[in-house]
Amino acid sequence: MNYKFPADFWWGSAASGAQTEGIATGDGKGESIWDRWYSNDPSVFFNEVGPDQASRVYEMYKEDVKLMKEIGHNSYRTSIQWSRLIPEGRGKVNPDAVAFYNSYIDELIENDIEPFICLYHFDMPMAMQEIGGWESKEVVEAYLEFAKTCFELFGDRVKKWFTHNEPIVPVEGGYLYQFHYPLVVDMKRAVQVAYHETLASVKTIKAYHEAGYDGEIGIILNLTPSYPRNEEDPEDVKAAQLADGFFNRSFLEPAINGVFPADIVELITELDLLPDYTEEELDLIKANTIDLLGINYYQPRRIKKKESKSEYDSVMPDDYFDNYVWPERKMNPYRGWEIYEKGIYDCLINIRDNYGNIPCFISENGMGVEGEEKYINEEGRIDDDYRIEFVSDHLKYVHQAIQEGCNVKGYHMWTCMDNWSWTNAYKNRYGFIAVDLEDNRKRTIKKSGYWYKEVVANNGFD
Ligand code: BGP
Repeated sequence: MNYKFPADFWWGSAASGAQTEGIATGDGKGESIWDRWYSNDPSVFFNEVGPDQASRVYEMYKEDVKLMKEIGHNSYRTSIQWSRLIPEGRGKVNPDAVAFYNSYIDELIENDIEPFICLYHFDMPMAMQEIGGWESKEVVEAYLEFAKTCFELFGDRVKKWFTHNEPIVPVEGGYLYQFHYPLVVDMKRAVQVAYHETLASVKTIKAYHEAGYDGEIGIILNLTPSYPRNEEDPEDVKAAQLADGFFNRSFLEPAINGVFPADIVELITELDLLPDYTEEELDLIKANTIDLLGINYYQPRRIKKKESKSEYDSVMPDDYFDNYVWPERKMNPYRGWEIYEKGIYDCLINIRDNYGNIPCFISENGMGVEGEEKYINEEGRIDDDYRIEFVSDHLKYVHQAIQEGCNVKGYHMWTCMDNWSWTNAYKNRYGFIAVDLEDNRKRTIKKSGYWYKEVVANNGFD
């Protein structure tokens, strides 16, 4: 076998609570920012399907776990929706949510699928957003209480926890580029939010470790390796380093090394954008680093020095670099994302060389495709050869990184069942398993699901 993976490799897929569960307002669940967004204007969502329905995993999880097992999963990531467990963000715990997550977790474990649980996947309870969301220290404390509640309820069985999924996204979406609440453009507030997300993560890691649970806790970051247009041009190189600093190192360095990146701190100090912080908090950040890193990899950044005028009036990261189109780039036209398989290898080598080779795994990687119905064969199955090619091409680079000493523990594709997406709803399908919106969310395994099953059975492929 050409590509054989280490024993005990984590093979699975990833999803999130808000994108899969449905029943957004039933069974005692509180409102999240996404429920509000959808109820304000359902027409912005493709097919007008919102988080209130999604893939109805809340009702269908037993069937789903069987299908996961059928396609070989030994692990699966989802998130606990904060607004389901604690509807107002703090205070009363929802007993229906406790029953649901208990049963879901048990079902996974009984089927030999290890649950990986993320505590925050973009889904702020609306009541917490109304008091400032991640801008507020009160919300940091409320999140910590939510996290501790999860550990107390499920920590006997869940051994892999993650404080955030892609913490840069609420910063970009909410405070820079306006695709999440609160839809503002304000770099100072963006910096405060990023700082508070790290603070919340660190306090949670401390609480988990101090309580002595038998498990690991980490964070999931979307890493976008930043390649300069011209490696010989110091201005292109500097611009790429800054883009890397803003979007990758701002979370990577505190999570793993306990400090914020010096070049970014220097820049935001010059710009008078430093957040409110205390020395005690910085000590906490130093002392409470992660056990395990999840890497979401979809695409790189291609960067050149700033040549255009920024479209924003306020200070923005974009003042320091321009994106450029690499002439050789290969695209996923449906999502508008570059496909660059070697980027996954570059992320892993970076962790090996610059971050102490901390244990890590690929926590998301996948290909969203519109109109997959056109690939349905006579037996009613979607023949998604493009997805098999996408995943295997990335896995080859993961394999190479492992051969070269990277401490990679697993691979989770995004996603298992086709699921609801924040701004694309069900337009682009990512799953190993199709979900039919017209036929009671009927699940059908795609060709890639059967292919994955073989890969897992052989712990590799040719
Ligand atoms: C990641 C998110 C996921 C998921 C995925 C695909 O950034 O963690 O929640 O949505 O991207 O992106 P999209 O659904 O926007 O196409």
